[in-house]
Amino acid sequence: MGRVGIAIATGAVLIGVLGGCGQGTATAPGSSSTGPSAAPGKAPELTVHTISVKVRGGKASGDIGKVTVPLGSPVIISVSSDVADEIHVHGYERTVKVPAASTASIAFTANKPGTFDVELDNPKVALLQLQVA
Ligand SMILES: [Cu+2]
Repeated sequence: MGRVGIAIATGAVLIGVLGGCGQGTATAPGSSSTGPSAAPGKAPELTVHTISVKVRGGKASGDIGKVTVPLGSPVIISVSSDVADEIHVHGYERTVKVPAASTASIAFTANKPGTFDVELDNPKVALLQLQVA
């Protein structure tokens, strides 16, 4: 019966490691929607805020620093990277993998007020702070 206990403990450790940095929530890559969802009929003036960051040699440029978007607005964070990495929007816990020498984007609605770090996780590169107010 000692065996079973060890197997369960190992599984728990693996799940913990998968969470990556900070608030360790397991990643759900399938949820990144492509493009803003067009709402036919009554569209209450939703301006899509597109944030573009470029990372080369571990350095971020573009829309870096503090970026403010209105609460409730749709946001697309687009990151171009020279190496394979994973984009992580803290607080909203959105992650998406970006392949080497390409661009990936995360689309979501900024429906949670606060300031959230957006970064690449491997290796850790701070991109910007998303301020939702
Ligand atoms: Cu992170």
